[in-house]
This record gives sequence, structure tokens and C-alpha cells, in this order.
Amino acid sequence: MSYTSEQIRNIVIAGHGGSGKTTLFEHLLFTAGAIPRAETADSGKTTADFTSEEIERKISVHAALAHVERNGKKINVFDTPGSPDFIGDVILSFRAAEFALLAVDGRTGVQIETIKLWRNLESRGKPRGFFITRLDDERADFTKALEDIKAKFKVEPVALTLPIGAGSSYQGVIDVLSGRAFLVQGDGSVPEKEGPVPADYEKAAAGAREKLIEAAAEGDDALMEKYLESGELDTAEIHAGLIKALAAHAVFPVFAGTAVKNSGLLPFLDFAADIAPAPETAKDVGLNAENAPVDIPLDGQKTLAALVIKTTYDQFSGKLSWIKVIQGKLSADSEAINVTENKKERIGKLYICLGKKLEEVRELCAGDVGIIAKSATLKTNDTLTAGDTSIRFLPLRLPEPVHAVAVNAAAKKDDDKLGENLIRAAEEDRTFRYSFNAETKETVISGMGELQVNIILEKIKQNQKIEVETHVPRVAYRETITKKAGAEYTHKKQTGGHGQYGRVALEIAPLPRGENYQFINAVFGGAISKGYIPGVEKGVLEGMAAGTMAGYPVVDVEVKVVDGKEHPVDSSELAFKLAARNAFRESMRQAAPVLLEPIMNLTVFVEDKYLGDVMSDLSGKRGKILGQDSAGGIDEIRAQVPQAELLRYSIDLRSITSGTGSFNVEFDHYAPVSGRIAEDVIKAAAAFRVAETEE
Ligand SMILES: Nc1nc2c(ncn2[C@@H]2O[C@H](COP(=O)(O)OP(=O)(O)O)[C@@H](O)[C@H]2O)c(=O)[nH]1
Ligand SMILES: [Mg+2]
Repeated sequence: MSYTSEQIRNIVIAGHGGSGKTTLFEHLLFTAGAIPRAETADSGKTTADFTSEEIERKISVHAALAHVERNGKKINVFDTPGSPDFIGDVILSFRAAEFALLAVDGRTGVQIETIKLWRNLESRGKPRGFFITRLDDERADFTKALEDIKAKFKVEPVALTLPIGAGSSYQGVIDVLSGRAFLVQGDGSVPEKEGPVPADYEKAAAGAREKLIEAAAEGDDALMEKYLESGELDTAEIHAGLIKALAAHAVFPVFAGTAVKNSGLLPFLDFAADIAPAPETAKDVGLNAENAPVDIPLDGQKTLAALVIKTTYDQFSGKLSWIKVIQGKLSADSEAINVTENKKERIGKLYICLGKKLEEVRELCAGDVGIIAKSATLKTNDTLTAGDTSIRFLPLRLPEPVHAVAVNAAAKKDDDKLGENLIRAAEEDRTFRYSFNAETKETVISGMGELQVNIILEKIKQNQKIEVETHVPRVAYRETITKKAGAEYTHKKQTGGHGQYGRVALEIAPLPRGENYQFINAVFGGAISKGYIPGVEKGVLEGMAAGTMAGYPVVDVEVKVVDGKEHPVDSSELAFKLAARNAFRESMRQAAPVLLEPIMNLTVFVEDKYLGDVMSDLSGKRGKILGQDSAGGIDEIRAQVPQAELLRYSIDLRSITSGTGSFNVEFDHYAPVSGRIAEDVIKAAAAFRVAETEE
């Protein structure tokens, strides 16, 4: 069956780990008839959690995609991981979907990751709502969870369903809009069915309906007028009002349910089909020929423009490129251009999917999401067009890694294999990075947390049968100077035939932080001829790269060549390079050099009860607190902390907060470090150099 853009809806389910997303996803598929039975989250058989790492750990690690049909619409649903380690797949799903459903555990209310996700959705202007889950649990409390949403997000959520009963007496939900009840059938292993609204829920249902209609009418004068006059709106009008209000972020719908009993799912599917934003309500962004951002609206009439949102490698199908079509349509067995690579790409087979199960299709319309198998050139973030090479989608913006590990294969012969696999892992998950740090001579992998990095390493060890060693990476310190100084150096050698001669006098001065380097030739009257000046600069740059205190690169220095001397026969570029390098070293020694360390901007999210411990830990880590906010029992702390103190912060924070805390970190600036800490760094660097020369 083929669809038009108007028939497509893209929904992402996101939220804190364990809030019931994968279960909700599974039972939505079952209720909509896409799968014959629903498996439990812990069985290792769900549609979404099918990779070995997910089955083994019983958590979602990757985004999963499936589609259901409802009311003539094809609804693509993304299930996403809850752990911050796998945020990359959550964010790519946010980009691809027009509506985000945040799962909120009915027992706990809004948890930390959900707050972070909300902010991300807010910054994207993405319409969003909530599903309060696990209402069959004795500890669950729908009203309390609703209050918590209000307190933490400062919004007035509007209930689209209300639970009937609670805990063990949970019976189902009332679909507020239609006024119908949907009741759990038997043990809940079959889809819910319409039934009578219990008498003692009628009043609450009527109240909720009034609130819903008011919310629908609010953003539309004509609807409001009609509502005020007649006291009613018909279903089509309410839908139209809600569609408008969602787009304007005036309404945040809330659903109640118990996925394991297939409850509360039909009303949500109806919402997804009839009210959730259509693909054309969102526009994607790209870069024009001048690299300025431009909107790329969804438009099925134009020629093809599609974005590769994700790349996976499947044991059986090989490379799979997930595609969202933004303009035109994508056809199987066609020719296209990978604009990013400037290469032709032959599109062979096209698929849509239900978890790992691929289903072949002939084409994908604008707004739809599908998969190209075995593409020759496509990578994540690439732009695919049918010839218009002026369109380029903006690469997905992802947070900076928060956890880094230095790695090497235990056996030197396996180093290449390890490298290849790490590169592939970085291609599959763009938050995971792989690089060789020439300064510290380490291969460093980094990502969004210890769990992500460990899962990737474990998989490589198992699949490739290689041993991998890990250690805490070295910090990339810098050196700089704090006062002006100068020195001159004569390089002179008389060995048989040609001698070597060059004399260079330098003056160096501190530059503001971040300005790195400036080279000025201030030689008067040809003391050094122009032709030798590049040699002088090379020498200076070599001296800067080598440092003088601990062998770290020198930054933020102005270097002025003030004088020198050359010899008519013995001078050469090499002689001047060596003279300049030594003159730089000597100047540096006299310019009160200091060590600089990277300072990071750190944002920590913790529950109130851990605030004190986290703060005192940060002060022990030489952190400077910049600010702190608190809402609904969760605190956000902003601080600047030396990177050297944060190398194992994901582990530290986990132990301080029993695994509930979460953080972001990114480089901010370099700052001087002195005293004992600097001495230790210098000592360690010296020891490292000795070890290296002995190798
Ligand atoms: N009792 C009950 N348990 C649920 C429900 N939804 C999820 N769970 C359980 O909660 C745990 C976490 O669920 P899962 O779907 O993996 O959460 P996710 O991390 O958000 O994907 C699993 O043990 C589920 O069986 C529900 O509606 N009722
Ligand atoms: Mg999950």
C-alpha cells in the first residue's frame, strides 16, 4: 500500500529509562494489529529491543522504528532509549518525528532524563505530550503525576484520557473527547474494548471534556465564539482546534494507561492519527550555497530531497541507511545523488520496518521514513537528491561527549582491527567518537557515558575476539607565558666543508587567552634576509609544539624576531630554524611560563536530596559554581570544573546519586594551574617521556 504525505504521522516515544516506553511501543503495535502478540519487556523478544546488547541488558540501547495503521493513516513510531548514554538516537528520532510522547512513570512522576528531553524538544519547537504509564501498579497515582508535570514544566497539561480505578482495581480509561470508556478485557492480553462509563466517573469525565474543549477553542476566535454561544463544539471542530493549539504549544495532551494490559492505547492511536501534527507542519533545515541556514519545507511536489538520519549494520541485511524523505518521493530501483559526497547513488531496494523486520516497498513519499539497504555511499547526515545539489541538510547537532577512555588492543597486531571497528561504531552512533590524540599519543574514544562506551567495547571484543585495554586518558594541558621576555641564540657548527650559521634574537609576549599565536618579523636593515624568515618561523613553531615545562604545546604567545645575523656562506634555512627553536626555548624559560588546564562547563541534574553531596563533591574537584535552579524536586547545577577532575565523573556522579544523577559537559576555556597540581602534572609528563623513550 502506498501513502500520501497527508496520511503519514511520525511519533517518537521518549522518557526516563524504565518508564515503560518499550512496553508502550510493543502494545501499541499489538493493539493496532501490526504484530500478532505483545512480548514483555524483559523477555528479550520485543519488537524494539532486538539487538544482543539490548536482550542481554534488558534495556533499550538503540532507536527502533515501526509503523501502524489507524484511521487511514500510517503512523511511524520511534521507540527510544532512556539512558543518557544513548541520547544520540533519541535526538535523531526527535528530528524525524513531528510529535513527541514523553512516558512518565505513574509511580514516580517526572524523572531527570525526561526534564532534559523536554528542554531539547522545547528548543526544537516540537509539539509534545505525556503518557502516564504503569497505572496498574499500587504505587501509581495519576493525579499526582499530573501535578508533577505541572510543577516541573510549568504548563497546564490537558487530559485526553482519564484512568478508571487504580492499582489492582484499575479497569481502563475514559476517552475524554468521545466520552467513551475503554476497558481492560479479562487479563488484559487482548485489546481494550469500549464499555460503559462507570457512574461515579461521569462528573470527572464531563469536567475533563470541558477543559479539553476550552483548550481546543482557545487559539481560534471563531471556535471560541461558537463555544461561548452554544456551549458545544463538534468533534471535527475540536480536532481542528487541538491541531492548531498543538502547533502553537498551547496544549500539552496527557494520556493515562497501562500498556501491559493494552489499556489507554486506542485513544492514543486515534489522537496520533487524527490530531497529531502532520509532517508538513515541520520544516527541516539545511544550508544554502553560502552556508547560511535555510528552511527546507516538506513538499511532495518537488524533486527528491531526503536525509539519512541513521546508519546501522545488520548481520543479515548489511548496511541499513534510515531515510526521511522531505521533498518529492524516493523510489526503489532509481538513480539519485548523494550531495554530501558528490557521488551518484543507485537506490536498489527500499524498506519500511517493524523493528528488525524489513518490509519491501516501491516508494516512500515526503514525510515518510524508511530504509535503503546496502547503499554504496550513504552515511548518517548525508543529503540525497534527484539532482538538485543546492540542497544540503544540516547535520544533526548532538551534545559533546561526557566520558572518554584511552584504548589499545592488548596485542599490537589487533590495533588495526580495533580501529576499524571503532570507526564503524562511531558511524552508527554519532555521539561516539574515535580519535588519535597526537599530543598525548593515545587513541581516545569518547561518548555519552560509561555504559555506552562499555557496550561498544564489549561488542567489539566479542565479535572480533580481541582483547582491549583501557585507561583513563591523559589531559591535554597547554603551556603559556605570563610576562615579556627575550633571548638570542646562535647556531654555529664547523664540521668539515660547509658550516652552519644562524643567529636569532626573539622577544615574546603573552597574548589574550585563546589567541594562540602571532608571528612578527621586526628585523631591521636585513640582519636576517627575507628568505630565511620562514626557517625562523618553523623553528618557533617547533619550539611551541614541544613546550618547555612538561612537553605540552605552547599557546597565546606573540613572537617577534627583533635581530639576528647571517653568514654569506654557512647560513641556511635549517641553521635559522635551529637557532630560532633554541631562542624560543630560552625566551620561554625567562617569561614566567605556566601550565594551562582545560576548564569544562558542567551542568548536573540531581534530585534535591543529593544536592548537598554533589555540591561538596564539586568543590572538592576545584569546581566553581555558576548557578543553580530548582523545580519540582530536581536541581540543575551549573559549574566550571577542570577537566582533570572530571575524567571519571560519570562514575562519581552515579555513586553519589545512586545512579539517578545526570550531566552534560563541554569544553569552555584554558586556565592557569599552579602549585602542587602543576608540579604533579610536570612530574607525570617527565615520567611519561622516559617511558616512551624506553619503549
Ligand atoms: N506493571 C506494569 N509494568 C510495566 C508497565 N509498563 C512497563 N512495565 C515494566 O516496566 C519495566 C520497564 O519497562 P520498559 O518498557 O522496558 O521501559 P523503558 O525503559 O521505558 O523502555 C519492565 O519490567 C516492564 O515490564 C505497565 O503498564 N505495568
Ligand atoms: Mg526501552
